[in-house]
Amino acid sequence: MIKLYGRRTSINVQKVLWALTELDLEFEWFDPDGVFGTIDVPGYDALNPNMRVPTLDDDGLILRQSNAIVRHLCRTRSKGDLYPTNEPELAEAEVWMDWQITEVQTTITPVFWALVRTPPETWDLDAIKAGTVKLNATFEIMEAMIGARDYVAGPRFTMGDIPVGAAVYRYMNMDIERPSLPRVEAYFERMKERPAYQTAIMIPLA
Ligand SMILES: N[C@@H](CCC(=O)N[C@@H](CS)C(=O)NCC(=O)O)C(=O)O
Repeated sequence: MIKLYGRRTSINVQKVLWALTELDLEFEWFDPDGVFGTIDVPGYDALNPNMRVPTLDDDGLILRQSNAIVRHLCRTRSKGDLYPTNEPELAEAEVWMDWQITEVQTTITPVFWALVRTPPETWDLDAIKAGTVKLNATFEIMEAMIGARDYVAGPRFTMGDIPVGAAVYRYMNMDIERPSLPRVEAYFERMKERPAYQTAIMIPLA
């Protein structure tokens, strides 16, 4: 039996939840309603010495790092489909996954924390504004790079869309001024049609 550890409000847990749901896999979920900085699982530090979420236990194989977990699930359950086996589709999916965990995570986290995880009475508006400029620049890169594709790796949905789609939801739901991004917006609309996205990703940010 697969076991998933971590709260549903974590974007990194959400990616794994989305993959599990997309793949229609059964799993046991530990501490889905936890709050940031805590996990109500005795001995969790042995499972994940980083004390971060998510952790996945796939029948005794203990995995950390959300994107690696998404890759593992797609590779072992959906090779040739969600896990592409041809180049350049596989390479493109990998590139976009790494782009999300490095470039997007770096620019979205400061704004998310300053805005969503901070009470409005203590908002630092200058910091939010400065962070938003950098964040918007990141998604302007997505706008340019995705080109005419419907999905990040090409014309069909792959594992590469899971981290990126999760990040796009956060970006589109933060109360910030965004530039016009027609391709990213069309991509977001495409994601919203997926039942697994609705279940795993489309929940209130706070
Ligand atoms: N690179 C890790 C990052 C994991 C991470 O930073 N998780 C955050 C939540 S998104 C966390 O565990 N924060 C502390 C907590 O929630 O207790 C991954 O992709 O899984």
